[in-house]
Amino acid sequence: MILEKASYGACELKTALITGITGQDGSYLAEFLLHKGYTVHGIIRRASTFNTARIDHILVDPHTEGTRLFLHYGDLSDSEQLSNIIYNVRPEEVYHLGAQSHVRVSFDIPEYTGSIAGLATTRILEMLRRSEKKIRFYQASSSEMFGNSPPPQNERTPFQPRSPYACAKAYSFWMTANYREGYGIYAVNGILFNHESPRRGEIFVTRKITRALTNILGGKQKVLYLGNLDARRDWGFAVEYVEAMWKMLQLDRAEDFVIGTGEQHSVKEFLDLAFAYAGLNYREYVKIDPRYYRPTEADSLVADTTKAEDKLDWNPRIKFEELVKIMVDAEMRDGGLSPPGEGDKLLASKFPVRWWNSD
Ligand code: NAP
Ligand code: G4F
Repeated sequence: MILEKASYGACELKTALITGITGQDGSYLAEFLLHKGYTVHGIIRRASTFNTARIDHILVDPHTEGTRLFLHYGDLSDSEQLSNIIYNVRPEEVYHLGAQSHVRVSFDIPEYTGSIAGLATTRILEMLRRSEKKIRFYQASSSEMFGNSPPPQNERTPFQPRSPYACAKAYSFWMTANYREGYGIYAVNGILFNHESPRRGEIFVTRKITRALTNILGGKQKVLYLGNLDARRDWGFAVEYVEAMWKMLQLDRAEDFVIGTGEQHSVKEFLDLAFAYAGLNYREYVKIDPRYYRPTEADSLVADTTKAEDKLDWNPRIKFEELVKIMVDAEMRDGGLSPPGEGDKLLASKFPVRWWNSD
């Protein structure tokens, strides 16, 4: 579905390029930018199966008049093709969201993670440096970079990365800052804390829990195997985080921002709340499998978002308890079950204008 021009609002029409458009954030960002009146180009990988499930509802035949969403095959390891795409698309803004984004998996494939979550950023920045056109750049930096640094974490907190993924992201962070300072490129790091949604990948812990819960209710699963239940995270709603990304590229001066809810909860709390909301006790279903432990872990993350509140006027409307209810409602509906419905009501009341497709 493409929104009618009348609903563009007062935004000037721009072109954006999104790497990782098929991911959780890329899909929401594409919808948000289309809603704002942008023409959106996205880079997708060739796969033997369809990998566009999260954006199928906004895809239209490129021959259709008025189409504003276009996809291009490319891989973040392939500088030549990245260069071709940027040269041909000539975007005003690049949102670099593509990455091998799973922390546990990064211990299994550290070199690949370094190339795709790290070096790929340099591949893109080099093209922007050589471009005659001024192109603004958003780097998807991560709270994982803080690792062992004591909470709360803000823009001045030193990085102590605890995984190959976090190391790769820290490299990307500094390359982005260096290209900003050295070459005058408008390049920003959004240091985002965990953000979730019904579109979250199924092997991240929140989605793994809501899916298992639905399977258990439907009689399809008996046990949920998890790793470290004591890790503490700052979990927010992805929809609100892509708005923050866009805001970061609209300022007069490029700066880095921490984005989170300022609330911290453990994996155990997520489990407890999700299962209780659906009328179950998680203790009857959860077992620990050490395979899901990480060799090193970021134990305690929580954002201090004072700067984002002041300079971006960004404040999250959805906090932990609401997020859990939104995710469980969506998951149960998707699984053919009738959800308690509190999450659906929250969405309706907190987002009178809903620019994204309900999941
Ligand atoms: P995601 O759902 O895992 O999406 C990652 C995207 O990157 C997908 O579109 C994926 O394509 C693409 N990709 C992976 N490897 C690629 C390659 N070699 N070439 C081209 N594309 C490739 O991640 P997300 O949750 O949306 O996160 C978006 C970005 O923010 C990531 O960089 C992540 O590291 C970062 N981040 C996320 C969070 C969070 O809590 N979600 C917090 C901080 C930072 P396929 O669909 O084909 O796999
Ligand atoms: O859901 P997770 O895999 O997310 P994690 O590692 O915090 O990373 C996510 O957020 C980062 C931002 O801080 C992003 F940069 C990154 O791309 C990704 O989106 O794990 C959350 C916590 C961890 O402490 C993990 O050890 O849950 C714990 N956990 C316990 N059992 C588990 C499991 N995580 C997963 N994925 N699977 C488990 O069975």
